Amino acid sequence: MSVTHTQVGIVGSGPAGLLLAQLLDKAGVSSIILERKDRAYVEGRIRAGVLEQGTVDLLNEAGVGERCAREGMVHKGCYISIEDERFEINFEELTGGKHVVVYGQTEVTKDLINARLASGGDLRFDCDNVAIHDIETDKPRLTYQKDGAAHEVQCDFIAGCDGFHGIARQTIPADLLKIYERVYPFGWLGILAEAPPVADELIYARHTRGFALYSMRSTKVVRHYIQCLPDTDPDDWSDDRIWDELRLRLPQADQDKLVTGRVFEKSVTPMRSFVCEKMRHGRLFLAGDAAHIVPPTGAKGLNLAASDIYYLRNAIVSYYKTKSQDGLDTYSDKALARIWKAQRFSWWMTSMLHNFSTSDDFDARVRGAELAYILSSRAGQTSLAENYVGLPF
Ligand code: RFL
Ligand code: PHB
Repeated sequence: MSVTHTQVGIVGSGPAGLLLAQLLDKAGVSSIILERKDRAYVEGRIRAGVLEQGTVDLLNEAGVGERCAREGMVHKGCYISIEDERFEINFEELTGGKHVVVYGQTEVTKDLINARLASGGDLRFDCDNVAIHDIETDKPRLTYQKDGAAHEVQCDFIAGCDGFHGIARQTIPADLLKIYERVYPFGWLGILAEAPPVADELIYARHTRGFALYSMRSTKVVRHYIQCLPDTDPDDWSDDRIWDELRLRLPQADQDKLVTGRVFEKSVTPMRSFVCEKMRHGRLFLAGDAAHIVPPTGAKGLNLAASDIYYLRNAIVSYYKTKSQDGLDTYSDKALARIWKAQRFSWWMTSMLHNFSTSDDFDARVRGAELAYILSSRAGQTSLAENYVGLPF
């Protein structure tokens, strides 16, 4: 068995794990990332698209913000439509100049992997059976197999950045965790297609046929979603059927602006809210989707992974600088305080904008009134904008 030592062992090379490794590297703290899948798989996963300024700042700090600054699209607001009416929410005006940047998670991941490999950082793909040991001691370990050989990584700390289906959360005894969860009775059928965006900003469309989101990745590639049943098979939806449904959920005045094109990715995302408390046990720290999931309506998943990493990086770096445990001890509480606010926002946006087949008429009316109130009130819009651009870390 080969044995290596590092200060921080990181499980998972999603945005959380990769960002942590780069930020630790800048602070002179060593790390090794173990990833179950291969590089092409990790770089090919299509997911989030909206970055808060705080996330962009962290990418810059990690030294990987250059392409995002060049290719990312600054969005000063968004649109919300209800049936045939479209309203503008102007983030910059409502929040004193704040905006978001549309830049795909795929690109963030590629930039982080390139930077990691260019700096000679240790990033190991194709690691089978990664297991976490001895987290209640001050010498935790990771073991795994690669190409049939057994390996061990001895660490000071372990970061569980292995997503919702990873092993890190399950390493913590179940009776020490409290799980909060809500599963929604719908999912999103998402497409990537070669077509120009419908409008200059994203459109969140509430419609009697179901919610739709008109997003983009560039001036030539769109990312659109339609509310569907959670068990929808994407293959039941031909490209024509998807484009027809997307057109019907737009306000009539915008329907001609929907330009169709070749669909090159199609998948269904189930929707859930999930929080695991606490996010630390012994020397294991959970971050990102390993600890929480939000429904994508508020565009918070990736941004929350980044803010977790901000708190975790500060805690670990401060430990090595001062030997103080304070940051480590308060990591979970600090991260969870922000996570719950983003959970609330994501749940609220999801509730206001979707059709709930399971709810009664009273609930449906209240949700409709909530959205109508927001769109008629500057105070309401300010609250939406403040949360959408991202609460401070
Ligand atoms: P990730 O990106 O899931 O990365 C975790 C990494 O860990 C690896 N892994 C393991 N490695 C070693 N050993 C194991 N046993 C392992 N188990 C797993 C995985 O292969 C992977 O590389 O988590 P991270 O870094 O916390 O980042 C979080 C974000 O990816 C996530 O919050 C968002 O993408 C959520 N999300 C979306 N968020 C949005 O804001 N807007 C969206 O449109 C949006 N679409 C999505 C999404 C999440 C999805 N998932 C998780 C199913 C669409 C999908 C399909
Ligand atoms: C996306 O472009 O993938 C996207 C944008 C905004 C959201 C969710 C997803 O709220």
